[in-house]
Order: sequence, then C-alpha cells, then structure tokens
Amino acid sequence: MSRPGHPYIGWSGSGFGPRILGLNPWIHDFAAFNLWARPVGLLACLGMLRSAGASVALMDCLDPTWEGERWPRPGKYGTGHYPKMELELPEALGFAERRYSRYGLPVERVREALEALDPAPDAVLVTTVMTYWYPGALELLDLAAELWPSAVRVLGGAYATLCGDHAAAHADAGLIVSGSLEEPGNWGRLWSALGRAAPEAPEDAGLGLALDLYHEPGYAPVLGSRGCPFSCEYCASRVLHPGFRQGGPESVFGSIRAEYDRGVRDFAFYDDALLVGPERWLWPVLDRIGAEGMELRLHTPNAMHVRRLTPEVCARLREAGLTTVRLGLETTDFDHRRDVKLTRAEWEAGARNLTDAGFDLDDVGVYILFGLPGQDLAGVERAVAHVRSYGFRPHLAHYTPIPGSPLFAEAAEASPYPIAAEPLFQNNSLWPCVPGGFNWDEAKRWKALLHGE
Ligand code: B12
Ligand code: SF4
Repeated sequence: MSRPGHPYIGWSGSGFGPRILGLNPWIHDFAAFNLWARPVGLLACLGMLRSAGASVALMDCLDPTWEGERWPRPGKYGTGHYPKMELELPEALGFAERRYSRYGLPVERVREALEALDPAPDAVLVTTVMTYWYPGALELLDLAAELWPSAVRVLGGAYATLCGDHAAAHADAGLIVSGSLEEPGNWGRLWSALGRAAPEAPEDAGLGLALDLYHEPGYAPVLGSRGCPFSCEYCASRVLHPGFRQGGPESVFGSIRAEYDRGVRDFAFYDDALLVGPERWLWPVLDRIGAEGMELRLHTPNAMHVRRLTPEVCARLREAGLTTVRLGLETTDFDHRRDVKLTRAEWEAGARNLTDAGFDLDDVGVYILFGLPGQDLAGVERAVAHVRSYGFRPHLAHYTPIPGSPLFAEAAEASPYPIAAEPLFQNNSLWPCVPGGFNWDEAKRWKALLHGE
C-alpha cells in the first residue's frame, strides 16, 4: 500500500535474479489527457523478466505512486488530467505559440522515490510510447545515470524502434532495443548486457503484463493479441510487431480477474485488431466474465473495426459491459478511400447494429482522420456532420506521421518540418502535414464544428 507522503516502489520477484527497474517517462507535449494510459510494452517486459527469474520494480511517472500528491480533476471511468509543469519550448519547436509542459509526477518526487529504492537496480528499462515524447525518456536516462552509474541503462519502445538513429545519437543508454524484447536477438542481448546467460523466455512473453506493480490501480489495460493482419498506410503496427499473434483466453481472463479482485472495474483494450478472430480469446473471456457475474466496464479507446460490428458482435460486447466505444471511420469519402477497409454499406450497417444494441450514443466516439498529406479538409467537415447525424460523437484523429509507415515518405515531402530528422515534428498537435500547420483560429473553428455549433 502507498503511504501518505512516502513514495513507494518495491522489488517483486524471486530475489535471486538481477534487479530490473522499469521506468515510464513523463510526457513532454502541448497537451495530454489520460485515456486509461499504461506503458503496456514496459509492463510486458517486466512481466517476462520476472517470470524468467529477475526481480522487478516500476516507477511510472504518469501514475500517482503515493498519496498526498495533487492529481487534478478526475474524468469519466478512471480517465483524467495529469499534473503538469510548464517547460520552455524545445529549440526545434521555438516557433510554436503554445504552452509546452512536462505531464506527470513532479520531478523532485520521482527523484526522491528513486533515491529511496534499496537495494539499487542492476538495470533500468526506459520505455517510450510515442516517438515525439522522447525528451522525457532522455531525462530519466540521465537521472538513472546519476543515481546508479553502474546499472545497465536500456531504452526501448516506439522511439527506440522507429527512430533508432536519433536515439543512438541522443540517448545515454548502454543498450537500445528495436522491437519486442522477447525477440530472441533482443532477449539475448539484454541478458548478456546483464552479464548472465539468457534463460528461456516465458511462453506468454509479450502478452503477460506485470499489472500488480501498481499498488492502487484505478483501471487496467487488457491485451489479448499483438500486431495486426492489415497494413494501413498511416500506421506503424507492422514495424512494431510484424505478424499477428493472439494469446489464450485463460491468461487474459486471469489477468482481468486478478485486477478485478483488487477492486478494478474499468478495463481498456490495447489490441490493434480486437475483433479479428474473436473466437480465439475474446469471446471465451467475455463469456467467463458473464458466467462469474463480474460487473465491470470495458473500454475500447483504440478504435474497433466497424465492418466487424455485426448484430451478434454488438450484442455480445454490450452484454459484457462495453461502455466506451471508439470506431475507426476515417473518412466518409468512401469512393476515394486510399484503402478498402470500410465501404459505405459496412459503415451504415455497423452504426445501425451498434445503435440497435442499445449503447449510450454519448459514449460512442468516431475517429475521423484529419491532416493527411494533401487531404481536402472539406471532406473532414462532411464526415463530422455525417457522424453527428447518427448521434455519435465525432473525434478528429490528427494525423501523426510515423517513421516506418508506408505513408511516411509522402508525409515528409508534404511537411514544412524535417519530420524524419527530428521526431519532435512528428507530434500531431503541430498538424505537421497541414499547409500552414497548427493555427488557433482554425482549431477553434474545428472545436465548434465537433460540438455542432
Ligand atoms: C493502445 C494504444 C493507444 C491507447 C493508449 C496509449 C497509451 N499507452 O497511453 C490510446 C488509444 C489512448 C492511444 C492514443 C494515441 N495513439 Co496510440 N497506440 C496504441 C497501440 C495500439 C498499442 C500500444 C501497446 O501498448 N502495444 C502493446 C505492447 C506490448 O507493445 P509495445 O509497446 O510495442 O512493447 C514491446 C516493444 O516495443 C518492446 N518495448 C517496449 N518498451 C520497452 C522498453 C525497453 C527498455 C525494452 C528493452 C523494450 C521495450 O517490448 C515490448 C514487449 O514486446 C499502438 C500500436 C501498437 N501496435 O503498438 C498505438 C500507437 C503507439 N499510437 C500511436 C498514435 C499515433 C496515437 C495517437 C496520437 C492517435 C491519434 N492520432 O490521435 C493517440 C495519442 C496518445 C496520447 N496523446 O496520449 C502510434 C505511435 C506514433 C508515434 N509517433 O510514436 C502507434 C504506434 C499506432 C500507429 N498509428 O502506428 N494509443
Ligand atoms: S490502423 Fe488499425 S487496422 Fe490499420 S494496420 Fe494499423 S492497427 Fe491495423
């Protein structure tokens, strides 16, 4: 349990293997909102390392680790705002007339908690969720170097994988890992950096999450699969995880049950392709939730595939407790889509099935892509009106140019910023591929449109 005023991070594991500390950095950005955020990649790493014999601990700079910290305005179902501290704009973003902040726990408290960690770690694992959030990771690597100079510092996650050259030039890390830790090459390299022979990676490596490292979890992520069988041109899923792998229902349910027994009632799916092959794990898990009479709320902040929303699927999801629904519509210009992911008829059927299943329309958000290279924004306006006409909430998914995605070269051509050389320019808050970039008047106009004003 956390105690008032006392930071709490402790070791969990056999006590015989190496001590490995996972660090989830602060977010450095123009804005940030907690939508059931967890560093799931890092939690998967700590889970597999503990199963392989290591002792692990976690400092998540985006979670209130101890009581007595002021954590602003809680939102719906466990979401919310982060505390923030305004920072000077990084040099590259000096032109932006906007506030830039470090979101998460105060730096002094993090330092205090890390200083109190006894015994010291043999290795620290720093993750990165978004490429353009790398400044927080570099800051933590520096702090780790100061506190434990002899510990091995390892950097991984999206920035390390998608911007490897930039990371190699800027990060003070002994090891930079591209891709999943459980890949045999990466697994071997980590253990050899620790000066040990690599044990066998556990069977559920990459899917088993060390969720128990949160002492007072208000919500929990659910991960039943890795990767995606599709390859949309704006997405980097294939680079991050080539192939599509699903876990078994037993372990996914076990992880939900364990968190439920600790009082968690809000669960967010982190899968890329939740509704692909649901008979493999999703249906058995939802059936079990029903059979055991568990009353919980499920959320899909990461959009679901609309074409898979048959009446049966919608009814099953609703019955199991799906509450916050996000759908990937992208555009209503169906005849000129850059892919064939969704036809007009499929969209209309999916929307109707969802409504018929009785979801609260207020909890159904529909993502519309905004700011693709060369995109006609009049089409986005039409899509907003179309979504509103169904009673759903339109959300603009601001296009993020991601290195390694098929569209990245075109984005780099279209953007006035050097998005390939400097990941800070990959931040979708800059509207990096919209002519003229972000502009307050336009932002206000879009906000009004989204609210139907
Ligand atoms: C769930 C998810 C979300 C959730 C929650 C994210 C969170 N944690 O806060 C929600 C829906 C909120 C979200 C939102 C967004 N997301 Co998102 N999201 C994801 C998703 C689908 C899964 C991430 C995940 O947890 N995967 C599962 C874990 C197990 O895999 P992993 O993180 O890769 O971890 C493995 C390795 O990387 C490695 N590893 C990880 N850390 C470490 C550390 C060390 C030391 C080592 C050695 C190894 C290692 O080993 C791990 C285990 O195998 C990814 C896509 C994807 N497939 O990764 C996109 C993704 C991360 N999101 C992306 C984007 C663009 C966004 C949005 C900007 C979307 C938008 N346009 O509005 C927003 C902005 C988020 C914000 N401002 O908060 C992009 C990233 C772009 C970038 N530049 O980095 C991704 C890659 C999707 C894409 N389009 O390609 N997202
Ligand atoms: S956008 Fe979604 S469906 Fe398309 S490749 Fe990425 S994860 Fe798969």
